[in-house]
Amino acid sequence: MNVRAFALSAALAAAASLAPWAAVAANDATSTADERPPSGNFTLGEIKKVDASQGKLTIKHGPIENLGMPAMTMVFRADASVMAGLQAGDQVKFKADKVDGAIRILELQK
Ligand SMILES: [Cu+2]
Repeated sequence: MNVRAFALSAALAAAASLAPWAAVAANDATSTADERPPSGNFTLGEIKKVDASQGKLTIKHGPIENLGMPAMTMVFRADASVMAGLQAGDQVKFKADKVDGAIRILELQK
């Protein structure tokens, strides 16, 4: 079977949902398309408040491109591992994104 014939038969199988592997392949393609590309640039910020017990970090931050957010001071969600060693006044750079409806710090460097 040449490549073109294989592609055609795969497309037909997927369209007809006859082949389980074809359905899995289609789902993989969909989930890959839904994933955000790794948010490119770090955003600069200054730690204003660390609330480890609540999993919250208050940061005065610059514009966040991937969230379309201008500079402001706001509360982020963050894991304890992200907050370890941080205190108010620290200058940081970080990546954040929306996770389960909350803006979460994904990566942070002091
Ligand atoms: Cu903000």
